[in-house]
Amino acid sequence: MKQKQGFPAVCVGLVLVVGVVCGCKDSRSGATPEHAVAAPTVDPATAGSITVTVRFRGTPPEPKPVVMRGAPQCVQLHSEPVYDESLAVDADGRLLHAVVWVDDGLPAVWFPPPATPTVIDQKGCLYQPRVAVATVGQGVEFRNSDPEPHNVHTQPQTGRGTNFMLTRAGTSRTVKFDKPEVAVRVGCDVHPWMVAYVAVLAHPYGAVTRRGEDVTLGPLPPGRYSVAVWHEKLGVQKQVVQLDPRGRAMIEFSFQGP
Ligand SMILES: [Cu+2]
Repeated sequence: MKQKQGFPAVCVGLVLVVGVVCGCKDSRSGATPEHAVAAPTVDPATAGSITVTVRFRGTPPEPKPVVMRGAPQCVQLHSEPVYDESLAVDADGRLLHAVVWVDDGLPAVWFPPPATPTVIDQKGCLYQPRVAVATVGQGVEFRNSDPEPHNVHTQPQTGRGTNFMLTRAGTSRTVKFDKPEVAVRVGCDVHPWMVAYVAVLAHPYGAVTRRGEDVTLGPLPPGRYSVAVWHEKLGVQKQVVQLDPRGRAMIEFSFQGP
């Protein structure tokens, strides 16, 4: 299951080094602590995980072709038709490009951002992937793999966005987000159909639903967690789940189609 995205290994490493924060806000704030001391660890003897299935309820929408109006150079980059992925469902009825994350219940500690960036490519005049997860302070590397110039215009609801051009294939720029937000909209002003979203989390317990896969969050210490799912067209849902020691919780969300 690729969607685990390395968290089982990564999280243990991260949590081992996080500090208990003196007077910090909770983990949702993303605040960097002024003082960090030795942290509680995720005890592998009791750690568990939460597997999340996100379903689409209703008749899956008819795929709509992306119209690359006024940009024959973008059309030429595709030998097959390209379909809009803003509301996409896989063959098993899973809703794609939804962000799943632990919304509440984590200890009030600062999670150091991963050293490796999240990558969003601009390829075929599309953002790939369309939806990505990053943590506060983690690099988000935007690349251009097209012979066509693109710009990257981030529009966070709080704080300042960025807007820059990537004029040639092989160019890239890395940005960082300093506040959690699910999700920051990104667009290319040259090609208005190009839209992406970056879900900025204060911790590493989040992932995006992909074709044929459920999302597994963990390893997590036993506890009571709120798990949230966001989709760009269908909104947000939350569920509370009790995770027992060594528990393997399975929960399902169901989003009604428009
Ligand atoms: Cu573009």
